[in-house]
Amino acid sequence: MFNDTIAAISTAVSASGIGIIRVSGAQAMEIADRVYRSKIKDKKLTDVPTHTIHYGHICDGEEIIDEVLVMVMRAPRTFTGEDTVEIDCHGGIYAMKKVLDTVLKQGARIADPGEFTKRAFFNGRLDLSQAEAVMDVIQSKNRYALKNSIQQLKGSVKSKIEKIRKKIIRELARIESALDDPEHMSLEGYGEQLRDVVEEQRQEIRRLLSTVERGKIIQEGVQTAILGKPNVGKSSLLNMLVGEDRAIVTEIAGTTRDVLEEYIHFGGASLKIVDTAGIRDTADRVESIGVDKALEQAKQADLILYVVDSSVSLDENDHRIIEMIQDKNVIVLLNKSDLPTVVDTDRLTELTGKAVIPISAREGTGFEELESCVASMFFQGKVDLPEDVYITSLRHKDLLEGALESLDQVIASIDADMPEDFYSIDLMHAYESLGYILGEAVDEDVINEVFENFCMGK
Ligand SMILES: Nc1nc2c(ncn2[C@@H]2O[C@H](COP(=O)(O)OP(=O)(O)OP(=O)(O)O)[C@@H](O)[C@H]2O)c(=O)[nH]1
Ligand SMILES: [Mg+2]
Repeated sequence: MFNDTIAAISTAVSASGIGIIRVSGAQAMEIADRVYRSKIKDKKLTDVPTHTIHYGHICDGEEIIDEVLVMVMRAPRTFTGEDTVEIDCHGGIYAMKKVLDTVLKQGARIADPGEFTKRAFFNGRLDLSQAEAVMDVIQSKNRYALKNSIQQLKGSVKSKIEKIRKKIIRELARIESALDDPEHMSLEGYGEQLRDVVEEQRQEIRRLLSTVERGKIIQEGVQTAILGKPNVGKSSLLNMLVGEDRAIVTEIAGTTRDVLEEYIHFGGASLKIVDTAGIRDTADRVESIGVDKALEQAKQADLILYVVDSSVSLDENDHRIIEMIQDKNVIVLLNKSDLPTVVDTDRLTELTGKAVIPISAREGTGFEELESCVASMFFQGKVDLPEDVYITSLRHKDLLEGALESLDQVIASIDADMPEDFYSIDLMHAYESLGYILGEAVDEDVINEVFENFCMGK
């Protein structure tokens, strides 16, 4: 399908022990032979057995570029499904670039981001859901995300979807053949049988859709914003959670002006946590930009940690925040509980209608309670993964919803006693929607969009 041979640096472009240049395509071995020199006279990579490793040098004409190991893998048992050569060279940025340049000079084309995986998809090595999982594996930030991505790469989404589609296609076939041959096949009472099958598949799709929210959290971490008026101890809280002095802390109100972002593992989950500027009306231009950013973060957050200074009375800034966070997942942290209190827990619980936990960011107290509160909010107390598949892609979610709608329509048609060919139309739609998840008959734009987000060399 592809007639050119592509190459790219597949490891990180930073100084490291080794770097890998991947070359894939029909000319991979020939091109490699033009740059590879073995100690054994006349040794040709085109002649060596597949899946073998060879020591030698990469040369640009007479000039020796690097000492390397070359892996030769012939189609179809390769990642891309094409002839592939991987050159293990020294991991210096200059060395890797020079080896790549030499390979390009001999006829390979530089690969687009994700192009190796794209070829794997077009060559039938992966379906689209698995190709998407490749990227998720690379980007996994915690072990749950990694576990789920690996499952998807192994085809967990694919096999669920295929199962549902198989049931649907069987019914489609049955309707078609009965309509073609009414003398031998009757559809008498068929509506009720179909209802059972469709119900079952709707359940299955709903179950997959019910994993979306948790899937997002597994994949990306709980998007958490620390919010509160100035000087209540937001940055102190961030530092405590991160375990180092990440943010500047001073007794001056309005210290933090920018949004600071950190990942932490907490309550078994990973939290992507942001410290923000204290919310107040301010004439300071820089600070007021910070306040706007804080409000923006609050909007996007899955979880807001609203910090209150227990040693000073609530003011209009607190009331403004409380109003704003009504409909959000919020844990209220009554900070500075080491000082004499002015604001008490009951009062704050009543005002906010949220869980209130007294803490001291200075002394480090109250954090166990915070941790179990987070765990129960997002993981019902347990952090293992009870489902074998979590839907983590928005694209999959939309298509599952589309399929569900079509199946709803089938049920409506049965209820309304419509003719059987009405069932077929919506069954077909559901079947197609599910097929798009696997990359069947999707148009090129969708495929390009999927691969656009890949990194170089993958
Ligand atoms: N006693 C006591 N003081 C605290 C505690 N947490 C923070 N502080 C102090 O409160 C002051 C403000 O702390 P910060 O963490 O900078 O507060 P902030 O909410 O980030 O402030 P802005 O960035 O200005 O909005 C500092 O002097 C901290 O040392 C606490 O638990 N107990
Ligand atoms: Mg701060």
